[in-house]
Amino acid sequence: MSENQKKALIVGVANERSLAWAIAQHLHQAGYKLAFTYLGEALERRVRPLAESVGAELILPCNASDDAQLDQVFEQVKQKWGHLDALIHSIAFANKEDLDGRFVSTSREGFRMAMDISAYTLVAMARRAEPLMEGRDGSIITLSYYGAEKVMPNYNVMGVAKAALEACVRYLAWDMGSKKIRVNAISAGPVKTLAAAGIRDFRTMLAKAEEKTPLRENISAEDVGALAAFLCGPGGKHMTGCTLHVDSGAHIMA
Ligand code: 0WE
Repeated sequence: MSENQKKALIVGVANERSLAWAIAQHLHQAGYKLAFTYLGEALERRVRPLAESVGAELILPCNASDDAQLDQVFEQVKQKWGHLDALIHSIAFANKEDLDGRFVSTSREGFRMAMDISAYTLVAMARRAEPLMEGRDGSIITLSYYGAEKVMPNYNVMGVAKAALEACVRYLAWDMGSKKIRVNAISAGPVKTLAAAGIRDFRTMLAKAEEKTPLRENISAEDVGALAAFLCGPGGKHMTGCTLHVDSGAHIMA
């Protein structure tokens, strides 16, 4: 019974607008048991009620840049469930001053931090998830953005980190493929989440983005949730190493 019940660990819910929250809701609807992590007490107050509303079985603190905390999270997942079917990685960070002005100004420490939190944490989590996913056709999903592929003004060091993240997805897909674990990235169009709050002129950017897409409308967190559930299900069985664009077609435009 419990062995057959699918289990997902969701990392990166900040509030009800989070892409990770939309994914969690879709996986909950698909019958998954869920575990959530949160970063710090301020976010715990946001995450806990959301997690409880979908019957979360684990709600754990986790600063993903701390290996000991990652060890704790995966140890608790192992104790509680003994296995894992899906891992959702939806975290990123760059210094605010590095998301404005010139990329060439990025400091060594700013570069290191963006790469560590936005790219390396996927590798760190995948390694810990691997033994829990063996023999279960596991699915690992991360979130990316088009700034990984083309220059988007002000995205700067995050674009470089997302490019590294997408390369990590491919190398992890190779490493983990022999264990039937799939690793994919969803490259989402812009959505007004907490990660976008404080980005200068984000509203203007959203309005402009809308006009430029083939579908003439911006995406919602819901769209990301639906694709993630697809990737975790039978439709995603032979998809790995991909970066899938959920962007109303924006990425095809010159
Ligand atoms: O990946 C992102 C943003 C991730 C992010 C957001 C912040 C804001 C607060 C990473 N680090 C921080 N650090 C903070 O201090 N997006 C896809 C959203 C985003 O961010 C932009 C964008 C878009 C779109 C930054 C500049 C230009 C466009």
